Amino acid sequence: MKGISRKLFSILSIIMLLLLAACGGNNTGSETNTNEGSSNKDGVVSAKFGVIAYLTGAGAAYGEAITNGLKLAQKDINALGEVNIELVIEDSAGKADQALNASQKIMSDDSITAIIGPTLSTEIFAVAPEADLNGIPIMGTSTTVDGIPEIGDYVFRNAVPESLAIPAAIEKAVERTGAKKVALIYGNDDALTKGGFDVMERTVKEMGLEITTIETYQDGQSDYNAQLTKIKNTNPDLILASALYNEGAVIMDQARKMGIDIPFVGGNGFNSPQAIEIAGDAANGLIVATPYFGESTDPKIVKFNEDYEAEFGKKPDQFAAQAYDGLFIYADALKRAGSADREAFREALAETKDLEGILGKFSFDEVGDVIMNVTVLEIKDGKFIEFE
Ligand code: 1QQ
Repeated sequence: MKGISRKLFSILSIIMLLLLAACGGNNTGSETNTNEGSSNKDGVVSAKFGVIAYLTGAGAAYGEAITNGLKLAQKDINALGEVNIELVIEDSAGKADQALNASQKIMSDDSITAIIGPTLSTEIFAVAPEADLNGIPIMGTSTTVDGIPEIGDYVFRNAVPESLAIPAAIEKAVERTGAKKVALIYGNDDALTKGGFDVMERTVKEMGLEITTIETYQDGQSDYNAQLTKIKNTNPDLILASALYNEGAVIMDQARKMGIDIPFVGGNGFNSPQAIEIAGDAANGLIVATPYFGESTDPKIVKFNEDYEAEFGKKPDQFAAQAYDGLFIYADALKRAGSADREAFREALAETKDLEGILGKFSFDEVGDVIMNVTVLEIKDGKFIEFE
C-alpha cells in the first residue's frame, strides 16, 4: 500500500522531534525540511518546485514546450491568488546523468517542495528512485513508459502512458487502411523508444498482424538507409516507428526519398510539430494518438492556445499542454496540503481526484498513474488533423 511505510517513518520522525524538543534541544524546524513557515501573511501557501527539462541538444523542443507550459500555468495559478508558486528550472540536456545531477541539486535544497520532470523516461528512470528514497515528490509530465509511477510512493506522472496511446493509434490505422503486414523500427538505447516498441509489438501480436521485419537504430543516428531498404523489401502495409522526433523525422524523410509512401504510426515521441518542421512534406501520413489536439474547439484548449501563442509567439503542443495541467495538479495538491512540506504535499497529491484540466479530468490511480482520453491524429498537408 502506497504511503504506509513513509507515513510510519514520518510519524516516528515527528515523535523523535517532539522528544528532542521536550528535552530542551533546539533541533527542530529547518533541518527537517518541513517548510512549514512558508505561508505568507495573507494565508496563501507558497512553494518552490524544481523543474528538470531537456532544454539543450537535439530534442530541446520538448523541454522548451514543457517549460513554456509550466511558466504559463505559473502565471495563471499565481494570478488566482490561492497559492503562490516559484519554479527553479534546471537543464538535463536529455541525458540521464545530467538529469540526476540536477535532481541532486534540487533535492538538497530544503526550500524546494517537489520536482517536475525530467522530460524523458530514460532520465526519470535514473532520477525517480533517488527522489523516492529522499522523500521528495516527483511527477513527470511527459514520461510515458510503463513502470514509472510504480517506482515508489513519491513518483507520479500526468503524461499519457504509451500503453494507452500506441494501441489506440495502431487500431485506428489498421481499421482505416486494412493493413495486414507491418514493419517495426525503434531506437534500442532509449527507454521511451524501447518501451514504445514493446507496446507496438505486443499490440500487433494481439491483433494478429504479420510482422515483416524489426529494425533498430541508435541515438543520434543520421543514416537509415540499411534499415529502410530492408523494410521496403519486405513490403509492409504500415511502418510502426518508436522514435523521438529528431530521429523519427529523419527516418520519414529518408523513407519518402526511397519511395516508401505508406503511413507511419508513432508513439508520444513522434507527436511533435517538430516532426513537420524537420521532415516537411515527408511527415504527411504520420499517425499518432494524443490527449491534446491543437485544432480542438473545446474552449479550454482554444484559450490555452491563444494565451500560449500570445506569450511565446508559437503554437503549443502536447508537451506544453501536459505541463500546463501538471502544474495545476501541483497547485491543487499544495492548496489542499495547506503547507509546502514535502510529506504533506505528497499525501495531498496522491489524493488528486477529478481535477478539471485543459486535457480533461485528472485522478491518480493507486500507483500514481493517470487515465486519459486520446484522439488519433494524422499529419496531412503539413498539419496534424483528426484521423477519422
Ligand atoms: C518519454 C517521452 C518523450 C517523448 C518525452 C519528450 O514520452 O521519454 O517518455
